[in-house]
Amino acid sequence: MDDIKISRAIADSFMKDFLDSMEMDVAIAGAGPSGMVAAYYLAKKGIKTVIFERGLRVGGGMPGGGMMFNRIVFQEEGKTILNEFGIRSSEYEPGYHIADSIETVSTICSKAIQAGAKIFNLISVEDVLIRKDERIIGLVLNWSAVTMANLHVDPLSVRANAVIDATGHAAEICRVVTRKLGPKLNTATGEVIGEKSMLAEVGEKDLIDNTREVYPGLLVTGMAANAVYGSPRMGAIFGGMLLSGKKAAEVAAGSL
Ligand code: 48F
Repeated sequence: MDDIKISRAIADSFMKDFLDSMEMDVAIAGAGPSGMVAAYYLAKKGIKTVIFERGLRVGGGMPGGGMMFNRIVFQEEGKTILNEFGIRSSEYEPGYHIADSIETVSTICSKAIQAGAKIFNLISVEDVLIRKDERIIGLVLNWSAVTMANLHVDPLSVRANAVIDATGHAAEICRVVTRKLGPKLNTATGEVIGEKSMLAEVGEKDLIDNTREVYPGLLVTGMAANAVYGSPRMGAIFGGMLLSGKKAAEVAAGSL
C-alpha cells in the first residue's frame, strides 16, 4: 500500500464531490431526521440535493432518543414512513409504535445517500447567499472546526434553487435571515417566534402546516418549523419530523 495514494484518493474524491456540489437544486442545512428525509424524497425524484451538517455525525437529536434512552415513538401516520424505509417497530400500545433510534437514523441516512443525496458533515452553514432583490439563492459555508475555533477565515458560497432550514430547535438559517435582512419572514411578527413548551399532540399536528416556504427561496422543516412559527415542542415522538421532511421535499420540488 502506498500512503500517498491513500491520501490522494481521499482528497481527490472529496474535492470532486465538493466541486460538483457548488451548484444544486436543493441545499439543506442540517442532517437531522427531517433534513435527511427531505433529501431522500428529493433525490428519489432525481433532484440534485446536498445536505451540509455541522457535526461529525448525522441524525441530530434522533440517536439520543428520550433522555438518552435510545428508543423513539411514532404514531400511526409516522409509521407509514417507517414502513416505507423498512425500519422495524413494535406496537407498545394501540397507536404508539416504538423503534430503535440508531436503526432509524442509520437507515434513513443510508437510503438518502443511496437515492443520490450528498451529505457533507463537519461543514457549518453560517449565512445565506442572496440576489439583489434579497431572494435566497444559496448557502455560505465554513468548516465547523473554523467556527468552533473562532478563526478569522472567510467562507465559501454554494448556489441552490431552493434552500431548506433543517437545523432543529435553533432554526439557525431563519435567525440569520432576520438578523441580516430584517423581520421579513412570513410569520406573525416577521421574526422567529420561538417554540412553545412541550405539547406533543399539537406540536406534531402544527409541524406539518408549519413546513413551508418562510422567505423567498427558503423553506423550513422539522423542529425549526415549529420554532419559527411558535408551535410547541414534542420530545421523542418522531412521526412529525419524518412527515415534515416528506412535505418539505414536495414543496421544494414544486418550487423548482
Ligand atoms: O435537531 P435535529 O435533529 O433537527 P430536526 O430534524 O429533528 C428534531 C428532533 O431531533 C428533536 C425533536 C423531536 O421531537 O424535537 O429535537 O428538526 O437536527 C438538526 C441538525 O442540524 C445541524 C445539527 O448539528 C443537527 O445535526 N445544524 C444545526 N445548525 C447548523 C447545522 C448549521 N448552522 N449548519 C449546519 N448544520
